[in-house]
Amino acid sequence: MRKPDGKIVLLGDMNVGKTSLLQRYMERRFTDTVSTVGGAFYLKQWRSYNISIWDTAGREQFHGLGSMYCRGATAVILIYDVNHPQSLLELEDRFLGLTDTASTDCLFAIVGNKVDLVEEPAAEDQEKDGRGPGVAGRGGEAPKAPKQVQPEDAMALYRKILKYKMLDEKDVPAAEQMCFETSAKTGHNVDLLFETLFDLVVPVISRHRTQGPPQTVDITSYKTPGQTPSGCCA
Ligand SMILES: Nc1nc2c(ncn2[C@@H]2O[C@H](COP(=O)(O)OP(=O)(O)OP(=O)(O)O)[C@@H](O)[C@H]2O)c(=O)[nH]1
Ligand SMILES: [Mg+2]
Repeated sequence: MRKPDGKIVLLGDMNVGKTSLLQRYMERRFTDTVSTVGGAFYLKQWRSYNISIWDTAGREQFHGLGSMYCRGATAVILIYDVNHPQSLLELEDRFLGLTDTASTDCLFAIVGNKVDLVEEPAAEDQEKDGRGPGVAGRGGEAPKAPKQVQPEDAMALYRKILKYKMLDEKDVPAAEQMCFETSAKTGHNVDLLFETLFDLVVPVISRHRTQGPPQTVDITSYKTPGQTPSGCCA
């Protein structure tokens, strides 16, 4: 098997729907899931490229594995549950640090899942540009409640991530393009999410092919002239 050309990693708290989103996209179905142990991946061919998509475990006990899965990632999808504000906070507090091992030009998407559980907005607020939560969940049996996390909160996190990564907003896709609301249950926006990301990842992969992966300076191995291996005081 050829080594994948690019790698996309799904991160987020347990129960937000990482496995369900990936299953919905790859297997076109929504079935019962069990909480993920460790990680698992699918391979997706997009144009002439092979992209691996990694599903990770949100449970605290597997947290240590996250940075390993993110190593060299071309893109990371950070997932929260639109009905649980804490799951958005966890992305910043617990998961963002795991992406330090990703490629320095890694792309980020932020996804609010389970919009089918959200109460329908008033008619005049519905779907703008097909990106809103409007059609999700019609006919569903689960009780609905007003949305607890707004898209603006996710976009604010996206901008914080750019600051954390010291990236200029002009050099990366805009927050509006990279923040999604989805439902793995109904399929709402699931294809849009993955396929937008594949299209953005392809130029990154081809740049890595022609120029090599971005160079980073390892400051831990840097020695000033005259410094001995045993340190500056030797
Ligand atoms: N209503 C609704 N339920 C969902 C949706 N996505 C996932 N679920 C349900 O939420 C629960 C958790 O889904 P998973 O996909 O296993 O969550 P996960 O993020 O992979 O969780 P871990 O593997 O423990 O990290 C399951 O009962 C799913 O059926 C969605 O879009 N809408
Ligand atoms: Mg899972």
